[in-house]
Amino acid sequence: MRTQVGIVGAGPAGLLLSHLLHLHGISSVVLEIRDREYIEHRVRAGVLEQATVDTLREAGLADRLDAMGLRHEGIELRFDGEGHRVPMTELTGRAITVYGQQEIVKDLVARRLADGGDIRFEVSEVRLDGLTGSEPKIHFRHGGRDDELVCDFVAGCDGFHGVCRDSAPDAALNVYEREYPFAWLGILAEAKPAVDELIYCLHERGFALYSMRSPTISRLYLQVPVDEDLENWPDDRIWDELAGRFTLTGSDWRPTEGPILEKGITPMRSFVTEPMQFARLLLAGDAAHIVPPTGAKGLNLAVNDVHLMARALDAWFSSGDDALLNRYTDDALRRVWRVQHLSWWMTQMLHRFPGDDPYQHRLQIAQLRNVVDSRAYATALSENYVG
Ligand code: RFL
Ligand code: PHB
Repeated sequence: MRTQVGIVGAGPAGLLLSHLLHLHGISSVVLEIRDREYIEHRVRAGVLEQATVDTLREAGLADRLDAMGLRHEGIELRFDGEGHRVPMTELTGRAITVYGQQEIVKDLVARRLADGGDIRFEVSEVRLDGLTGSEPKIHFRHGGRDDELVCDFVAGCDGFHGVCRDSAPDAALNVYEREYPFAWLGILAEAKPAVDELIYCLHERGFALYSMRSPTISRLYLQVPVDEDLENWPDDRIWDELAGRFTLTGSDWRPTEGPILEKGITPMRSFVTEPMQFARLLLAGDAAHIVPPTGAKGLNLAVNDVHLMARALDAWFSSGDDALLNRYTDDALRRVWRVQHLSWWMTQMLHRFPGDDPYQHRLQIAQLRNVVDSRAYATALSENYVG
């Protein structure tokens, strides 16, 4: 088999890249280890920056997003039993859209298949070869037999646990990394959200986040210890803990409860690979970098990466111009590090760290108060959050 760009991974990065390349007349094949059902139902991100929505719209992918996405013009920061709205659109002129990552994946798969795109689900034993030559190969198994994809470039879009990043020699890539000593327990519940906008909450017992997917589905998160076991969290305990952390002084307000459809624990980590390319291998999305979900940025970064990568590959294939390709890492990393900082900053401001004393908690409250009281701080947060 031969194609121009061999794409490993059918997450948002790989699928969107395949579609953008198709719009430029460049062929690609997408190899995915999971089946279609699995990737279309994996519950993950939900907050899209304005630029992400713009990219999807320009690429003709926003019909369902425009019909079902929820436009939000602010967020609430809740601490010390009080809520404070940050009016992001008033401060920046831009907004975020709440639309589930799995819906984007469904839209992308449907569109690629309708356009005759080639996505191979349930491949295994993916291995890259010949990256320093002009015809790199991807070896894999599919449908019970060994196969090989010969291409001009390999796009490593296979997420944090993929194989592409490790196919470059160790000496070629530098890694910057931080692990946080806590995790998020996330639930998806059939419950009408009790709020119109997201709430990021700091409580003495830890962080909590109120989000949503639709007018009838809520998405909520709780900070839990890093090695926490889901078995310790029966549904009643989750709702009690959420109600306790979201407490508003002098009010009996609490999240609306409903059947829990999905539950999971996500570790919190920051990770950056530099450069994001090696010879004929280009990395994008979680394969190249991870942020803790506090800034809601991972999916948005993946979209930014493939937008830059598609443009660079188009210049190379159409005129042999490699200037954008050579600059891909520098162009992508500028945004990656801005987002690394925002995600770290929000994480340290909104979580309890093991060993924190009451003094540390008061410092966090002082920092939050500064953000909500100062138009300059609120604008800086908003600019970064809406992207
Ligand atoms: P993905 O989505 O992980 O896709 C990688 C794909 O590659 C496949 N794969 C392989 N395929 C072939 N061969 C192999 N050897 C392979 N190894 C893996 C995988 O099966 C998968 O299909 O990476 P991608 O495309 O880079 O997209 C990144 C985003 O998924 C991620 O950054 C976000 O979900 C992060 N994130 C959030 N991002 C936001 O922008 N806004 C949010 O609100 C937000 N909330 C979140 C999040 C991530 C979370 N979790 C669970 C990590 C909330 C949570 C809880
Ligand atoms: C979500 O809706 O899943 C979500 C929202 C905001 C975040 C992270 C996740 O910061």
